Amino acid sequence: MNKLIITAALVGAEVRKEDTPYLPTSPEEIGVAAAEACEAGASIVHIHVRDAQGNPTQDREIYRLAMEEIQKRCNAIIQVSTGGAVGMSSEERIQPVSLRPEMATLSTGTVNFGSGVFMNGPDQLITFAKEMQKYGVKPEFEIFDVGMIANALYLVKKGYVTGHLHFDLVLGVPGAIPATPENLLHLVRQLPSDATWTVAGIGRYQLPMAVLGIVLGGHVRVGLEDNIYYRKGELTSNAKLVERIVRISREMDREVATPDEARAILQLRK
Ligand code: KMH
Ligand code: ZN
Repeated sequence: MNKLIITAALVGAEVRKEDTPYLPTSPEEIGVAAAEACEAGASIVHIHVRDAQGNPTQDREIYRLAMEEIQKRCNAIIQVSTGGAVGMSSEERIQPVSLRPEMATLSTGTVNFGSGVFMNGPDQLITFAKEMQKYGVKPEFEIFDVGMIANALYLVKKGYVTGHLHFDLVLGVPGAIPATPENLLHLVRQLPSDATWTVAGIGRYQLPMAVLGIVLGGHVRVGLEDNIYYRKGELTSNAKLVERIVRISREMDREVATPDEARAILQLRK
């Protein structure tokens, strides 16, 4: 089977240091967490950043610092968020793309997100996709519900996204598609046959969804953005979550991709 790409979603926008002391929030902490996750077997780090008070921000300069801290410590593919946090403007969210990271997320539809609404209107999708084209950044389509795949394929049909396609199937966000095996299979069946995909289960669904992803030939995202526990009541680090996936995958005879192998699978520039 193809090698497994593990994405470590290191920090996100919702979890706070008060929830877990393992959460990296400063650029330096994000750099250290990325190096540990990469050492453990992650080949992509998906990042958000925080301001000095620990609040989510899409500030370009803070992303620049975080990317620098990561790049001086490891060879991981850096994937910046353009989702940011619920309620942020499009202008704020798109900022890190101009830093030319290798990848950025592209959420392709509006969806309820806990008690808020994660806004991704039709014009905004096109604006974000064009910005990624302009800076040579590969989008990862973030799919929180099934209709978002059709929206992503519309962007492809219109030429706003070209080349190899990669999707992140996120299951278990309250308000979006529930994390069940049937739903994962349904999402995968909507994808073009030559696309690649990652699965991200939220909270206690992270582990079972990851195991399904390994079995089905997809790729896996774990990390504190989506889940802060190793098991019920036991807080953990990003690296420990990655290590567990590496162990399970190897037991199932599926080797784990290095960052450069992941670059080849995802057809990234470099
Ligand atoms: N924080 C969520 C509202 C992304 O990184 O692109 C959106 C999110 C998706 O985390
Ligand atoms: Zn994110």
